[in-house]
Amino acid sequence: MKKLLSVFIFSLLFGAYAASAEEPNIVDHTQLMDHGEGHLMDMDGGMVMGQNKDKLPAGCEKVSEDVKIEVHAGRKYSKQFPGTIFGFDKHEWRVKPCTRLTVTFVNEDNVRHQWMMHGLPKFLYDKGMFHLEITGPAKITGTLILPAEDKTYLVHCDIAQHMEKGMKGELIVGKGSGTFPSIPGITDPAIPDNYGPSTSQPKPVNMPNAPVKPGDQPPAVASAPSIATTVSGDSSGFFSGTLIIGLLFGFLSAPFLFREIGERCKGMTAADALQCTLKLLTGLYNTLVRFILWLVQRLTGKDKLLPKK
Ligand SMILES: [Cu+2]
Repeated sequence: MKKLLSVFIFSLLFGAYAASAEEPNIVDHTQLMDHGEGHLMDMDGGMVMGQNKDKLPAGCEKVSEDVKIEVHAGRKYSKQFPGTIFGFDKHEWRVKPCTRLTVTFVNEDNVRHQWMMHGLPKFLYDKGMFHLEITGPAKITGTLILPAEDKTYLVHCDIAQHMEKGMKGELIVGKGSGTFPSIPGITDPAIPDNYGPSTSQPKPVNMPNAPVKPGDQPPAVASAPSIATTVSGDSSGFFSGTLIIGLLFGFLSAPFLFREIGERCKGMTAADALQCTLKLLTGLYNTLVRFILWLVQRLTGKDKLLPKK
């Protein structure tokens, strides 16, 4: 009986420890100093930028509705999206134009995270942004009134690599203005992983500042090497392509070459015939090199490759 009781107490204590290790103790930052222009801060790393509870954006006659959301941020939310390290618990939010949106941002990690959006009208939001920031585990709350226009806003954490590693989403106001690429679980990646036997490296694609509108062509990721890159040797396909062209050229021109040598060096001694052949081949080689350089110049627009006369 004693043994059973000690096992029970041990399990209880261990369970409580495991639960406390998983659930971080979230500190709520409510005592913020108002620095004006909707900029609030405290001394423990809490910050709200672009706070606006009552000023209506142009085009809004009144607040259309009051919406409260709670956004959780942390590494644990990245687990379901391979290739990411950080994440929000949701990656897309939809609200009506002129909504008064109150966001409670809960950072469950032991590092700094942000819920930051750009592209707001600057006459109302200094710096054109609304931004919640907290060093965790902690939470902070801020409010803004969204403009009247249909628009998609990128929401992200701006700490180095956090957005690139998954901590981003989109806030769609009204019908929105398209979508952003690489939003975990929402949109396709801007640069898809490629595990195929490709020989050329995909070109990096810049994150567009504006959302991709429906019907827009997706950004080109990898393309076949152009003639210019093949000729200038940037691509690993250079040797195989050039080799094939060279062999083809050799096979086609060999009969004419032998006939020309035979006619020009006819009746010479062996030594003279050899000299004559070498002279002809050298002449042909020089002509060929000049032709290829001219061709490269025409294809790449670089005239420095041509030797000065
Ligand atoms: Cu972050």
